[in-house]
Amino acid sequence: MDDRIGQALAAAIAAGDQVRGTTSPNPPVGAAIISAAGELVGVGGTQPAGGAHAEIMALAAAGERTRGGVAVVTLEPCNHRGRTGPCSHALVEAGIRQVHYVHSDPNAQAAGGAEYLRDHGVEVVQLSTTVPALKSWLSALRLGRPHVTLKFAQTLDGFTAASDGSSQWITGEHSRRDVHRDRLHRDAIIIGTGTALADNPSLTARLDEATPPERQPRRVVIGTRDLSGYAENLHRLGFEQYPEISVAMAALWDKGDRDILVEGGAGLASGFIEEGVVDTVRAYLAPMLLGDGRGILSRAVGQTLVDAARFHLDDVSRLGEDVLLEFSRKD
Ligand code: AOF
Ligand code: ZN
Repeated sequence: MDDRIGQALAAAIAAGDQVRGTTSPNPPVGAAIISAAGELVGVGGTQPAGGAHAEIMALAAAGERTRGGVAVVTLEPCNHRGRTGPCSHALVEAGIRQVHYVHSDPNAQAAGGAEYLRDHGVEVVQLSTTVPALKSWLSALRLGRPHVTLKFAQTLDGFTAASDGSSQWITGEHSRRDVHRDRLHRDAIIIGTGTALADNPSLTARLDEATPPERQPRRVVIGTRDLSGYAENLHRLGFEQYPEISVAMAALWDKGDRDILVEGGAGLASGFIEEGVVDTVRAYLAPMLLGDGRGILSRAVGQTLVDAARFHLDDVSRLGEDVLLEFSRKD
């Protein structure tokens, strides 16, 4: 890949990362424009649903300098008139002569942008890489349900809490900050009624203690236990309760959620594993041994190793003294 395309791609990916968590049911796309003179002249990300797509933002930022230019986009430009006009047409009208994009658009209604561009004399190149910010949305569209990430923190020997239930701060400060950053990117955060009653959590995404960001993910509790009079933090901040996982998944999909995070406890995590809908696992590993305590799951998911839920390792990162492991489901 030519250096300038590589730089524009990095800018487009960063713009998509920036709008993660604000675009559902639309994907967090990023776009960048290189002028005919070879300069990076416009970068943009998808606006909240109903607003401008990434290409439109990047074209607007580039102004007059789009003629004879190159567009680099993380998703194939749309070809439909939905709540906004087709980006494929806008690119042609702006005089773009070459478009590089990464992922094809799996949404049948919007697809066809690459073909339209080619038919209008634009050179179209599909780049062979992947865009992490689009992973959940692409998977959600393929499966027709929200993408599910199961998150937990555990000791080296696999416990989430001591036998007495004390679970606060197994992981260090870096991990905790990472959890808050991660929550900001999600459409909904989910816990079970047991955790709601036991921990009275607020489930806010905080980047620093004083100022929670304005946009917060939806707070969801799954289970049938009565929370009236309990879980005071959740009442204060507002939450939705659903009796079971399948009901919650369907309702959240209808509300436009595409990327949801399951935070516990063990009973709910077991339910999601049994339903076979955990697409990504984020496991925070703390440098600590407990010898005994509560596990990640509350019950066996099978009788033998053959029945185990299995995953691929995607990523390993160091967070202070902790390690974050990311896995995806093995189909
Ligand atoms: C793009 N660029 O930045 C995004 C795209 O309801 P609408 O009109 O906003 O269309 C939403 C669909 O457009 C969405 O499902 C997906 O297929 C595509 N998203 N396309 O060219 C963008 N966010
Ligand atoms: Zn579009």
